[in-house]
Amino acid sequence: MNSRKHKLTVAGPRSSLCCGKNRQATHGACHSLIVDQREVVRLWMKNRRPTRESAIGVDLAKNWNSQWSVSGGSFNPEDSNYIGVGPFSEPETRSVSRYIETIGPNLAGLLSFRAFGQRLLIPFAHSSEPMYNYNDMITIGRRAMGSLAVKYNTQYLVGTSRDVHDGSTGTIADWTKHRFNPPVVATYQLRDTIWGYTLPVNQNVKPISKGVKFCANKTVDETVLYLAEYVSVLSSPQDKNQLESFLNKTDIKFVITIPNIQELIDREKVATYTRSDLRSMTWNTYYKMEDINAWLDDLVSRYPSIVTPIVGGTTIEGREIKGIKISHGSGRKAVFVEGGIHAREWISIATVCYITNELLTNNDAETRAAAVDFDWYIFPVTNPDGYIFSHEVNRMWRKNRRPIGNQFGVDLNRNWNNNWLVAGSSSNPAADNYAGIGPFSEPESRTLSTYMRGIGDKIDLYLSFHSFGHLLLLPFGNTTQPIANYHDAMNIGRRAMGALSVRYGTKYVTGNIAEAIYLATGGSIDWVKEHLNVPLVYCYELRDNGTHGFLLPAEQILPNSQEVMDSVIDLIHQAKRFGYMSGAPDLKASFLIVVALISSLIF
Ligand code: 0X9
Ligand code: ZN
Repeated sequence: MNSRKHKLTVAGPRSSLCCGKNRQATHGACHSLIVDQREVVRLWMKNRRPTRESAIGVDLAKNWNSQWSVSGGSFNPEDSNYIGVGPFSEPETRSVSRYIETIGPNLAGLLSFRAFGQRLLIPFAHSSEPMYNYNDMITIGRRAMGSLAVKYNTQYLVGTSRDVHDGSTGTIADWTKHRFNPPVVATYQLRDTIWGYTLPVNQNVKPISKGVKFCANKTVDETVLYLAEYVSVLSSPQDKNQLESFLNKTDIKFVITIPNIQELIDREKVATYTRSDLRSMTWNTYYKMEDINAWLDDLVSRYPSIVTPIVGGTTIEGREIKGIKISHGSGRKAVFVEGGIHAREWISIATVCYITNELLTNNDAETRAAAVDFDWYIFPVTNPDGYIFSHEVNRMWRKNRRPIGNQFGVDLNRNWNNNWLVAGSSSNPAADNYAGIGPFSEPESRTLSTYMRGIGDKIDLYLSFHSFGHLLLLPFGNTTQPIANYHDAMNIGRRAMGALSVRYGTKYVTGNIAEAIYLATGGSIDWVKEHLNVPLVYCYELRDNGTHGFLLPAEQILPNSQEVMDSVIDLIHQAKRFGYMSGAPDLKASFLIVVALISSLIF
């Protein structure tokens, strides 16, 4: 900054120099500060009404005649959130309100813009009582914030001011909603969450990495702002002290989210499915391999004309990778769903089962259309040996169960023949990300890939389910370069994550593997994208965000699965908007052949 500096002495709390809502809280900090004079003016909040001898201005955002003075404002003229002597005491609010009166009955909506905090506020600030179209506004707002996130991944919170901000009353938005009840009323609190009111003019933050389960030892590309929100570390009791003293010494803030993992494991709910009783499959508990297989068999018996059993391949211990195909007729394009490639990610399996159940039982129009318009190939557990081992022996098991000397297991999401062992993979059989002795060395990935090849050109959408981290990942894991149809896939994905957030406000970050989580190659989605040329390929990292990690409490199975189902339906909807998944070429082709035949007969 090259302007002259002034030593500014604030003689008592006289003016709104500070941007904090409570003058007292910031008063001390303002004393005898060297402040750029331009900034003093720059941070002005109020109008210019002279009030007391030493104070100027009323906060126009709090002066409207709607629940005036109820909350969030101050009666002290010296404060930056001073609300004035009465509602509409100020000419600005009074005259604008008069103007709005003239057009009010015709208003379809009102959008108010201010900074900052990245929130979309919906009326009313004073009450937790939802207004008449509160639920619609939450839905509209959260979906719209999915669209807002498309370009730069900017995340907004949506809710009433009381729920997501400071509950300040007397706003233009609340007044207009109260007075004329236009359907859509919203206040944007724009960027950002770091600079506050002095947002740089050229701020153009690239997608931000959540940095979920990686240690920040990678080179930071200067053009990308990487923010590792947290790193989740699992430590044995023996290492606890050493780890804690290291974190303290290096001034790294940490919280112990699960003090005793074993206790949580012991409390985890696993129920039994009663064969031939579809109602005994519920969404508030996890199930063992044999129960899931029995349930799949029962679906085949219950829906014989729609559901057929399929076998994706075999495991190292000789089990079948069982799945089902849901099909309402021939000639359809396909959606391929794969879960449980990592044994301990139980929520992945529960989610895939829930999606299956929805496709078969939900009569809502969009779900029906999704079920009927596509063939669904669904494999809830692609690593059955590992899943059984995680139930019976080691809850935190990830890999398959191949014996290698005195070690066990290959990471099946590092064993696919695409950039095998290039990044984020280990050649040490003891490691959790051991990639195996070669690409497709493992029967699970090899046989499943062969199965997929058989239907490869039919697949329009491929979904892989993992946990955890609230992420929607897209290929590839070896580069942050936006290759293939990255921009379309991001656009579709981020909008669908807006739909995911509607129900419970859960925020997912969308990005390619390398930019949103870490470099990792040899995974299923990269192979599917590169070798089968599937147009849209995604990998979900489901709930949660590190609090329980892989041990997601059973009470969260249903909410997690509902929000994910919402997003799957929206993925298809958005995909169609962007020209994907929009028809069955087989049907189109046969239609064209018929047309050609008819015309050859006529002419
Ligand atoms: O590391 C993984 O395989 C996945 N994360 S997890 O914590 N569930 O293990 C990320 C998968 C990203 N996809 C590919 N690397 N293809
Ligand atoms: Zn995983």
